[in-house]
Amino acid sequence: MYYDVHGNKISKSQWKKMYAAFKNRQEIIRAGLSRRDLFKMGLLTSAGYLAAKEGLSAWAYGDRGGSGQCASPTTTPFTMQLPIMPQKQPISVGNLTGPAPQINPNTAINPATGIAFEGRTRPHQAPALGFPFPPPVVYQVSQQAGTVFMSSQLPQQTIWGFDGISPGPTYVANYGTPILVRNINNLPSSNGGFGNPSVTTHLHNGHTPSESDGFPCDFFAQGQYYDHYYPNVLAGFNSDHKPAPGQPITTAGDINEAMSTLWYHDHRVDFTSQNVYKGLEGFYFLFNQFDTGNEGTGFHLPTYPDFDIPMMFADRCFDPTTGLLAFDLFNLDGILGDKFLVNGVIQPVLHVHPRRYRFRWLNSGPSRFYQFYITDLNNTGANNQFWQISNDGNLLPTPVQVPAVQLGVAERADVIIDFSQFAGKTIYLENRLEQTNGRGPTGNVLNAGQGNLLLQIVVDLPVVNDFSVNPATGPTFYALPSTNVAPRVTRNFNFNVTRDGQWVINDQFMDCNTVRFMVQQNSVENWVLQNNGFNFPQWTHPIHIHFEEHQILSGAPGLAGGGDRRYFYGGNSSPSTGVNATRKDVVRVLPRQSVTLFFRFRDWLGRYPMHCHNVVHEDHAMMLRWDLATTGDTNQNP
Ligand SMILES: [Cu+2]
Repeated sequence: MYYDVHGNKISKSQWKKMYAAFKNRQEIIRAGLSRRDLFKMGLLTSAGYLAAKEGLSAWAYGDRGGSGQCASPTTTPFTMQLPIMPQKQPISVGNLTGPAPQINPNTAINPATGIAFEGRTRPHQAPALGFPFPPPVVYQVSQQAGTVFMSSQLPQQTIWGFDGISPGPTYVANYGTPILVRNINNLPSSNGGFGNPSVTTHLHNGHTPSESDGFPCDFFAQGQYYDHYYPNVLAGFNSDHKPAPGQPITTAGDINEAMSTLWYHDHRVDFTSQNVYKGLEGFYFLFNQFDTGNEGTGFHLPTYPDFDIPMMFADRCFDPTTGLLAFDLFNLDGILGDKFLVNGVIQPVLHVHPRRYRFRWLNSGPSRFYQFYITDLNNTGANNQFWQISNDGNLLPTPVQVPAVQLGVAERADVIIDFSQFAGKTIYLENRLEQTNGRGPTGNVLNAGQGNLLLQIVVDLPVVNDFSVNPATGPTFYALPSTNVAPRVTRNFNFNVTRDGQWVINDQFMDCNTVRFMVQQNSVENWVLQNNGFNFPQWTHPIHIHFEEHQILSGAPGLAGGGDRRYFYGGNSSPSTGVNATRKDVVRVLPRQSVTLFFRFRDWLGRYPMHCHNVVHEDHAMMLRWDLATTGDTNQNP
């Protein structure tokens, strides 16, 4: 029996035709062509779809809407344990591979490669402001191929990962302790089907100097290294309204801008979707005197790592005959997988004690939106509430009780779930948000048990002590910085698609060398993000702005299609309640809606991007470069 991607029965000949198209598309991706190359070659139509050449069209393998995705082999869920990524361990600076780190880029020619030792192009900014060099803690990580099993029923997969694993190792950093991470590009020349062995590592949500941010055009080649300096400093430390004057520069920022859950991923311009899909991603935690990682101190959040568990969600496609990970470059809308991974494994199992846990949820994409619920298949009518304590990298002012959590690509939420109420039971983490193509969710929320069961949670470990705070007691975390400040400039951005099917911001493509606008250091700006696409207005774009976070002043997003907005964004009219009263680095811009964001720009100078984090949109080419400078412009429509 043969089925198409929607589960409809089809003939064997139709299936063969679909599969031939799939294989031919894979060959083109293997050749390393970007979607921009395909336009030039005439392989994409004016509508953005793959040209209807025999054996190549999107229609043949999917449906007419270009959402043809994949038909992965069957796998039996809940047979593998949830992997927990190892914690990255520091090394002594003398043990780094290659030359000693230096403030200016090491552009000396490496005789072994014939190119510069280091890919960096700009000096580290931090030492000039008084940060130590080299910093007290040093890491080395290698981007390299590795082999993994994503399911016991699929063959061994070759991935690209940091230290050869995916997700990569978890960095555990502390505010006030700067670190240096040497990234070494040890990727192979052969990409095994997709991926570009040219990389740049972005620390997502980091308050990072531009030269260490992983700017998409700061990519470096095989055989090179790139030293990233992460100051782990609170925002505002170098501003003209320094919150803690007189303190050392490493601790002088605003405690209310302390962050907790960050992640890192490849950001190579035009190739981010392939390289992240191939595995180049991992977590980065920040602790301080309040969020300590120890439930006996500070805010008393569950202890890391015993009761504080990172979970990276990803959907993927596998070749229906070989069972190997497959990437499809040719979806205009975005890529939806039919297999759901948590920490690199398809539908794993987690055993827990009957007590409170902190889970750190991250939607790593490439394109899907999630709405997570706790489901008991023996009691699907139950409304199993839990506590959301953060939004993106920021703890909320106080925990918010929720029935579910929504995440667009790159969004994060830390939650507290008390498993004592489920003692002895087997429950599931379930995505109940309906989505049928990469454009965005339909807005329909499926019934309990009808969605995607992502993780099985078995509450069968013994009773243990729980010294963590009960969120129901209303603990307070950080306050929100005031937004009652007149902006120096209000800028407007429209996220749209061109008539030839590429993605644009204010009708322009990403260009590494075009500075679209200059933000003035120590100024407040409002940005209005609009989604008024004339061709395909049904898209939802998860928009990410690097470096400084925002607060939503108005137009807070709910669900596309009029789903249940009550718990997630405080309703249609009130953006500043519930889990939406927060600081964020990704905002979902819904079809035909706009949001107004508050920013305060400080501390470092240099280039940063804004882009859609549906990584397919990002690569082609819904991104722009803006620069932070001592003198800014007032371009309202850059
Ligand atoms: Cu988008």
